[in-house]
Amino acid sequence: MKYYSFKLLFIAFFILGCTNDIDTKTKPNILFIMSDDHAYQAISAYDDRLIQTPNIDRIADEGMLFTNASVTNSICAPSRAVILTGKHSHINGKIDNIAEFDDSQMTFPQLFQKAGYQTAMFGKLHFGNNPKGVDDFLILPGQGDYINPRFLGKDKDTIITGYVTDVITDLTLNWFKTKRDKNKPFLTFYLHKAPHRAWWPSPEKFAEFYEREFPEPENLYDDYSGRGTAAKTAEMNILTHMQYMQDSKVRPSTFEKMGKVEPEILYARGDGTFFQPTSASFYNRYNRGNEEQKKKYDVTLNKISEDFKTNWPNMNDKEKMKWKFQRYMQDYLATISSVDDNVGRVLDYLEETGLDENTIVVYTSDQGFYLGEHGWFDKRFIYDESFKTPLMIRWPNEIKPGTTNEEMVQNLDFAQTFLEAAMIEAPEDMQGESLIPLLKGDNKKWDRDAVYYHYYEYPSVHMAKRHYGIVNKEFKLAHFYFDVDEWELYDRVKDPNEMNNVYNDPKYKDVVKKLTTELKEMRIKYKDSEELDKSFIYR
Ligand code: SGN
Ligand code: CA
Repeated sequence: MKYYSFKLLFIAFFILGCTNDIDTKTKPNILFIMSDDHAYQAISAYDDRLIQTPNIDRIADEGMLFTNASVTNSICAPSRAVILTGKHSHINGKIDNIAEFDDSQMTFPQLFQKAGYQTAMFGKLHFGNNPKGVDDFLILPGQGDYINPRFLGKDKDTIITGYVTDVITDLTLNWFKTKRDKNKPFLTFYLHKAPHRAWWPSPEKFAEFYEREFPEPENLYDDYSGRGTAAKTAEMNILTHMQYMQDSKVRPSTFEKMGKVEPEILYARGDGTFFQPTSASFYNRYNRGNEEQKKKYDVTLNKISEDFKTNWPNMNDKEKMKWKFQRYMQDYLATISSVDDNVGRVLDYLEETGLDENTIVVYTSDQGFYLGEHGWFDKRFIYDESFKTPLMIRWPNEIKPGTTNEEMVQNLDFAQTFLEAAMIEAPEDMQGESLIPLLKGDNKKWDRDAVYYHYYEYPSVHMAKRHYGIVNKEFKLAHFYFDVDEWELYDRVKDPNEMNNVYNDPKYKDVVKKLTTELKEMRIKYKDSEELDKSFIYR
């Protein structure tokens, strides 16, 4: 007996000893960079028609660019829950932005912390509850603010003067410079609020991008005729649903003098009540600035209002759409330009300190976004621009620089990928696949050819109907349920803009049959079901 307890004690000490003495040379560091609502169309590594993002592109140039990366549920907080737990929304329970995240469940940073990693998180998490598994954090409460943002910390809250993208970067760099434990590998979350709506660029970028004009997508004037009810009833059309004050930044005073010109659109809160965005949402943002900051913003705000006053009364709907689209792109892309500059600062720091050699750098977004495709802004749908998300990973000596990968990968896979890279065992019930074989160029070891999607938040802001579906490289099959019962099939090769639902086209009879079966099997595999669908009611 005695011998056995001694032996157990010895083994325990040995294990503890190993974890304390974690090998910083073999265990890679991980820097996870995520922005909020960053469309891949707005990253020049994917598409350089709208903006140049030389710093974000560095990650792809020196690593791997994924062209078919997607999310399982295209909405902010649910995407983050999927990333942290490695489980679909119906399993982790965070089906929409309102549902509470049950933080008693295992998230991958907790496993890293236990395994001896130093962990930290800065920026937007979006959960009400504080992050678990991170030694240090400063996170924005909920959506956070662009100007002089408040942060929730471990010990106390703090308001920091400045522009949110710069501030989050300063916090991250400061942590690297003053808090990093050189005897431990790190897992650091660097999470931007930008380019989330309501877009509020830094004053300098605001002025710079206001002077630019951007190309329109070919389906900006989409009339949704080839689609079902969901596309027709969604409230995310730039002409009809974007707000002149809140989004386009026409000053409320200008606006009021001209009479009621705002599109009459009520936003559903999700609890059965509705609201009309008002001048309050403009002032909430503008008034966060101090006098000096406001003065800088005034220069461009005055130009916008002048232009609106002079030209808006004579515009037809097509011209209004054009005007709103340009204002949208100017602001959205201006916020991205700041993200790109700041990502450059962090990459430079890693290079200067030599940390880059053993650090996996990931750049992604919590989902994609419509930049005028289908006439839309926002996300939520399984249609490509919101379903797909940017993903690029740099890992020296493991990933061949400048490679492109077209496999169907998802945010669901991140947790298992990072755990495998760090040689930490992943819990059996995680539902993704580690991307390590793909990163190492061993594509033969990858046998997933389709992914599962399920969106819930309805009725709510933007009114995107509930749906689930299956997507492979050639086709996309979606079932809109709840208050309708409609199926849609898209031929991703022949109709990349997804303008024609071919579900009822006899030519696609076999494809429908095959994909319907695969979707059923997939729902069983991931433990999703009609019973669960019914149990999730959006409040
Ligand atoms: C806010 C935005 C919406 C956005 C949701 C969810 N409206 O309600 O446009 O879809 O957040 O975004 S705004 O009037 O506040 O700009 S998410 O990224 O948090 O899911
Ligand atoms: Ca988001």
